[in-house]
Amino acid sequence: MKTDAPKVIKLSEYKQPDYLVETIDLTFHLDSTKTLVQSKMTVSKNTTDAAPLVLNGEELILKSVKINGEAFTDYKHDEEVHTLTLNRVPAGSFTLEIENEINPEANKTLDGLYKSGTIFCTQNEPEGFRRITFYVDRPDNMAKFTTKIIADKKLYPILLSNGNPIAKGDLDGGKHFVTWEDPFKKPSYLYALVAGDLGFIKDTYKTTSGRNVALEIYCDKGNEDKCHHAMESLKKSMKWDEDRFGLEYDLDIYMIVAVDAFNMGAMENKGLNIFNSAYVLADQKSATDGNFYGIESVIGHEYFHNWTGNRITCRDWFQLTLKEGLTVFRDQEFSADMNSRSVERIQSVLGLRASQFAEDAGPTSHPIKPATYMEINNFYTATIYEKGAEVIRMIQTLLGVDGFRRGMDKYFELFDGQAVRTEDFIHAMSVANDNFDFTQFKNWYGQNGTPLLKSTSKYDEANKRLTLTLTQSFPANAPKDAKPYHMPVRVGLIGADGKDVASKVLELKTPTQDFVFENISSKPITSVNRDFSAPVKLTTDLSFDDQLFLMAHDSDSFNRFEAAQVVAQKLMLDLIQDAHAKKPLELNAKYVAAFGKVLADTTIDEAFKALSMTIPSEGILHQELAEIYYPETEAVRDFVMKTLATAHQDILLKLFTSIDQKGEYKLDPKAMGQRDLKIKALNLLSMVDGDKYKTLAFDHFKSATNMTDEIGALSVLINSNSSFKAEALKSFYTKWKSETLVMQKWLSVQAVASDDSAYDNILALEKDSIYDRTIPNLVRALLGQFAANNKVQFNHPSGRGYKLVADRMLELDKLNPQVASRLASGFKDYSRIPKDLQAKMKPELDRIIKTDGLSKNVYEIVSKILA
Ligand code: 0A1
Ligand code: ZN
Repeated sequence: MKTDAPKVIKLSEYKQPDYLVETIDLTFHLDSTKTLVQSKMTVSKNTTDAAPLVLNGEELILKSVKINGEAFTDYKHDEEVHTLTLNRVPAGSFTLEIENEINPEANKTLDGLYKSGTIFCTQNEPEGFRRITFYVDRPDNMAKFTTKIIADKKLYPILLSNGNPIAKGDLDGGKHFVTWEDPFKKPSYLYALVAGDLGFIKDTYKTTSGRNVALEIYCDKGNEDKCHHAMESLKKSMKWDEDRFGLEYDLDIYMIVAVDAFNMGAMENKGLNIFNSAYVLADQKSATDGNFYGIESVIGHEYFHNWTGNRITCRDWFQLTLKEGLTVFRDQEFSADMNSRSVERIQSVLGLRASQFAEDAGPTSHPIKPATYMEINNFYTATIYEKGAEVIRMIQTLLGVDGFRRGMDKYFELFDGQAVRTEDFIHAMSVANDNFDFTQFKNWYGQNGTPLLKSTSKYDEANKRLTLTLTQSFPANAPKDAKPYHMPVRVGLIGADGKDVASKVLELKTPTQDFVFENISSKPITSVNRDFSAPVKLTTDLSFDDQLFLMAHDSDSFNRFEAAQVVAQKLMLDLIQDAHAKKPLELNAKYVAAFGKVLADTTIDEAFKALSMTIPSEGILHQELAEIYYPETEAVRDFVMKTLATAHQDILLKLFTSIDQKGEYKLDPKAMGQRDLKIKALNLLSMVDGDKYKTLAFDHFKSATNMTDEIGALSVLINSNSSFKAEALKSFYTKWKSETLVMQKWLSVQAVASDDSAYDNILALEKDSIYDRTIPNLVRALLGQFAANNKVQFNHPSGRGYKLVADRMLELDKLNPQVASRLASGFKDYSRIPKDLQAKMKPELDRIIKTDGLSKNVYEIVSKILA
């Protein structure tokens, strides 16, 4: 931690490592407070520069250094800059032995080796390994690892690391050991170790080529029954990657460990994934459909990394999207194949817009391949992940599914076992596809800001010709010298009967381009950017009635969904200005009627209907406002929901009651869609005046037999500020207080409650025995949700929301800078909030940035907000 501005790391200054570690044998003498780490490495020179050997090392107590078996003393351990510099090391290859001590229990950063409850575990991406031992801790140093773990046999009967177990045995003093060997070279960020008295479930998977792989999922004892969905998801992932990409698993054993204390979702360590327990544990009673869906997707994501990330890794951290964008794309495709493709696409675009579009328009906007960073942990972002996945998806759209597959095959053929750059991926895609020209496409990697796309059309009746004009431009925060994008724009032309008369992927390359469609017998309606083929903000010349037509007829389910969003968004933005001007609010009657038509449409499935009933979120609306009016946005959203619900009570009630949930609990897309539709209907109904539907919600809550219904109804009771709220919250707490994952949901629904009591509730909840600020999930559930998703209360005119979050950020920064820095996201609206709120927010941001010993994580984000 530092007070002066941290150093900026630049991609342009990349230099190969001067030395490479080729093999490393680690021995751990595990102890909660004094773990001894012995490391024996073979090291060799990698460049011709006359440079000392500089190893990374953080919070390590150095015990001894030996070179080629002899004590070595010509070194400098600089604990300020976290390096160990060895001077005058031998010229050729040599062995380097280092002993150091660490204190896992005191490590609350959850980076390196730490304890989650009684379990020892590790997190080494991106730079955690240097908190375990001194090392060339960068992804372009790939080495073979072996690990001997020595620990008390009673306390830690299970000892795990990467690769295959090759030896084990008992030792004196109640200890035992297990030795693991990973045959694959890997960077240190993929290294993992786990030790504990764990419960587990086992299974096997037979690969297409006939190899048997042992599958093991570990968890706290007592949770074994909650691991089955994760196991099924793992087997589906393994099969899918074989079928879709011809990729088989490459070790004899695949292990997953669930821990409660984890900074992110999960981690793809070779052969030994470590997961946030929220992405492993689930059963009908305690997990929602969203949780089940999320588990399948994250299990898939980490599994798919075995090829895209582990077999081929990143040369440096500027290349992060190489593995993350590609792997998110792969997990989205997996989810689409396992569930409903259209629902998956709509959900992922909604997610992209809510988080990535907001990020890309704000103070921390960055390209998917950034050129600089202060703290790499701040770059595990929606941009690197989600926009990165969109860029990969565009490559597939340009090349076609088969061409993309050929490119993937070529990528593995050329780069397996290497640490490479995004350019290498593009190169493989190109050579496998007749040298497809990606020169201009590469602009997607280096330019920030969401591109704007405008579509207009002209119909020439005499010549039966439709000319579509596409114009691209850049948002205000794009680079001054931004160059036009090469974007695939999927377009459909729809005839008066609702049928497609043309459908095509257009390639837009210049700022403005005309595309001519011949033989179009009558004026069609244009459906542009179908399936969200390019990640842009689209405006069109379509009228309100045209949009209603698309809502009813578009054969592209994404654009059918989108049309309703476009209509609602336009109306709501106008209403927000009305609310701000204190004018009475009135909702367009045509829209109310069209919404009713969707509710009554029996040709669409429940999941799609539930999605179509979702009106634009506050966050989406805020993105379109030059000055953000929080209370007005919320009031308009409430007004629109109440108006729609009041007008369509009968059909909503029918939707709610006609779906019978008495049968067996199922997790297929149909059953999940039905539960979602019921809750969406209930949520709208609860906005209607009077107690009738709130009573219905309370009944739904009490009779719930699964968590989707139970927490869904609880959330409805809270959002509608119903008189049953307190009783429901209390009974939920009594029932679930021993299950931390469920308590996280209970905290979240209260943290986002928009009435004035949210602030006092948060202070009280922090004192509850279920809360623990060293567990990131709990902090995120309470303070993270408050800062990010309770805009009205976070931006309370008194400034108390700002002060609370700033206080907690500073407290947490001393424990866990990664968690602290993510809480800062609530402040990112700073430049667009009204002056009186700015006057309250600014002193808090100043107070944070001036704090002595502030982490570079928080410094980087807050300094960008203030810039
Ligand atoms: N590679 C992981 C994400 C991850 C990143 C950092 C972590 O700790 C600081 C943990 C996980 C993934 O994409 O799933
Ligand atoms: Zn990932």
